[in-house]
Amino acid sequence: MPLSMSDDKSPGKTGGDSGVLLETKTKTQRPPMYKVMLLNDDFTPMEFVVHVLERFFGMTHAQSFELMLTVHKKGVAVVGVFSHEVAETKVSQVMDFARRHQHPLQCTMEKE
Ligand code: TYC
Repeated sequence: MPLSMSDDKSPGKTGGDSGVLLETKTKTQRPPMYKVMLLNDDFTPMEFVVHVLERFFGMTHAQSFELMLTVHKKGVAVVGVFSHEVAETKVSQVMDFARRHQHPLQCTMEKE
């Protein structure tokens, strides 16, 4: 806790009694964000990918279908950007769900 106003290193406060004005920038730290990506393959059914996007990424059927087609045509697409913890959870959920259904669908994450 500051003992007096002059201990508080926030902008606009005076530095002691010297008469010199000191300003300290307060930097707000944003947490690093992670892109979650879906990779194309030749075997996972299109409807399965659409279902994954609806189920784990809260997309509408139309949004899911469009993004699935983007991955199918381009090979990869970002499906969302999340905190590290949420991104890891999404990747695990997709990978577990694909494995349980014996599809080779791959989902990865990468720092933005
Ligand atoms: N290429 C797959 C097919 O033709 C469909 C597919 C789309 C698979 C997106 C994976 O991430 C994927 N059945």
